[in-house]
Amino acid sequence: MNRKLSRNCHSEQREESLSPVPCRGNRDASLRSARQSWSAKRAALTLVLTLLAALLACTSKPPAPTTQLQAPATPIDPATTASISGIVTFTGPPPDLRAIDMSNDPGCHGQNRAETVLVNNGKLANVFVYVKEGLENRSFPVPTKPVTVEQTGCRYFPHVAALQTGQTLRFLNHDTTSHNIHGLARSNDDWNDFQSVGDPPLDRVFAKPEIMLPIKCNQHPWMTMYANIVPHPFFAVTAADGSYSIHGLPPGDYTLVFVHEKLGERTVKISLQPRQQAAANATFQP
Ligand SMILES: [Cu+2]
Repeated sequence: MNRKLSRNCHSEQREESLSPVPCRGNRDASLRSARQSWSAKRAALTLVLTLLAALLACTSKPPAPTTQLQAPATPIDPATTASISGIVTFTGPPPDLRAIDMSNDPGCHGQNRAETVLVNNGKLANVFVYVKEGLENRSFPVPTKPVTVEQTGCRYFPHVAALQTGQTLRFLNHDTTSHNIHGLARSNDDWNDFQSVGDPPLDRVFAKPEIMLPIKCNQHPWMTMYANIVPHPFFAVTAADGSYSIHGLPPGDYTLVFVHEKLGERTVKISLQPRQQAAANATFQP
C-alpha cells in the first residue's frame, strides 16, 4: 500500500514541473502555498500587462502635427474683424530694368526684362506684406484652391507668390520650351522638377513657413521668382502701384513685416481695434 502510495507520489513528483501537485501529508498547506504563489504571479502578470498597455497607449498615439495643418480652425467673429492697407514707396531714382537676352532659346518668345526692383511713380511692387507676430495661438483652414504660377515667355508670373502652409503652389508651362523648376528652399525640401512642353501642371505643397523662397529655372538662368509661405491668410503682395490690403484680422496687437527680395525688411507694430481700418505704409531705399 505504502509502496503504491510512494509510486503515486513519485509519479506526481515527476510531473511537478508541469503541474504543481504536492507529494506529502501537508498537501493542503502546499495547495494553499501554490494558490498564494499563483495569486502573486497573477498579480505580477496583471501589473506587467497594465504597464505594457500604458506603454503601448503612449507609443501608439498619433504623431504630433508638425504644422498647424491638422489643428482645427480658431473661430473669428466676422463682425469684429479689422483690416490693414497701405502703400509701399521707393525713394531715389528707379533702377534701370535691363532687357534680358533670350536668344539662346527660340522657344522663349517676346520681351523680357529684369524685375528685381519694380518701381512705378515712386511706388514699389512685389513687396510681400504679412503678419509676423500676433497670431501664434490661432489656426486657420487651408485654402483648397491652388496658387498658380504661369510660365509664359520664359518668365514666372507672378514674380512674388504668396500662399499658406499646406496650400498648393501650381506651375503651368504655356511656353513652347521646357522649364526646370528648381526651388532653393531653406526650411522646406529643395526640389527640381522638369516640365516639358504640354506637360500637366506641377504641384508643390509646403509644410513649413518660409519667406522669400527663391525659385529658379535650370534651363533659363534669368528666370527667378519667390514664394512666401505663412501659416495664416493675412498677407498680401504689393501691386504695380505699391498698394496692398489685408482683411479679416481679429482685433489684437500685431507685428507687420514688409519684405522685398533685394531691399530687405521693414517692420511696423500695429494695434487693431474691432472693425478698424488701419493704415500702414513702408518706404524702401536703393
Ligand atoms: Cu525655364
